[in-house]
Amino acid sequence: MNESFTLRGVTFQNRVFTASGTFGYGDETTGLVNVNKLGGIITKSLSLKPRDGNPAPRIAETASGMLNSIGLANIGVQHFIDEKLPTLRSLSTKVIANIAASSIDEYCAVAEALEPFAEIAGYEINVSCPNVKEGGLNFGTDPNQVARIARELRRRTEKILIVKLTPNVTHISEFARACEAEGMDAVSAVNTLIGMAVNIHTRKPKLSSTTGGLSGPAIKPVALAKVYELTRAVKIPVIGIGGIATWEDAVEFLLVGASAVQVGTANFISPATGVTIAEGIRAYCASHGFADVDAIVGALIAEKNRSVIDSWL
Ligand code: RRO
Repeated sequence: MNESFTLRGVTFQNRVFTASGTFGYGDETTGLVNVNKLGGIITKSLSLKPRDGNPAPRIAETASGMLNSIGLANIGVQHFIDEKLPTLRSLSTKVIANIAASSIDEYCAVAEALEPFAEIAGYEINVSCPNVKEGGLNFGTDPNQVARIARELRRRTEKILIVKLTPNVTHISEFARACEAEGMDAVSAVNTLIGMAVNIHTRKPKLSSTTGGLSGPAIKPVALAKVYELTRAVKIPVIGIGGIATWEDAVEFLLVGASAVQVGTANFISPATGVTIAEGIRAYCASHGFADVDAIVGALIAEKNRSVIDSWL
């Protein structure tokens, strides 16, 4: 069974990645799960300087999901290089560094700091954090800004560049087209949906930042429709994310055309979810007589009554 997937000459052993922000920096779960069975690990977003993030409470449980307003808390790129990279060096799975910033210069500076390290296979550019005022969605909801960030990064690195898109826009395909035009290797979709929850007894929002990012099974149908739109709009690979908790969920994303998937919120239930999902995809392909997982990518049987999304493209 061939499960591998290649991006810009880098081959990932399978198509299941852990999503940014749900698997630390890749070094915390090494005793809990055999991370070498994953296609890859995507780190928590790294900014140039360390950040404390938003005040608590910054997590709230919702029906079939959760809200977060972490606010880009992270150790900063230099601390990551000094303290985390040595552990990651010993892993055979590939590591993608997720980068977040509040200016184009900062995106470039974080990437440049990581450039010398061969253990970083590439970068996932976060233009879609819903929880910081500067950067994040200010970039990710403007296709011209996304194009500028992509252009500047492409000039600075030959490594893999993936742009992580927000679902908090009307036509996500516009953003993917901008990424494709600027030489991005893939897009990943979706980051969290802006959401809110209220404590009716205190009459206050459940999150200190009022709104946060909704993730988990609650968002899977929305994510799947966004991925469907993207795979019809661009030729570059689309990596599907959003509420994937089982191998069946992952197969749905592959069928609508995702070349790979990321597992996020489900890691908080079990950090081994990604490994279990990779095994399930393999067993599904074997039981249907497919020798390569690629055979199910985009293998959705189209309906005659096309989706409203098709009329946008
Ligand atoms: O740190 C966060 O609050 C956060 C980030 Br950077 C992101 O990209 N998505 C999200 O839901 N939360």
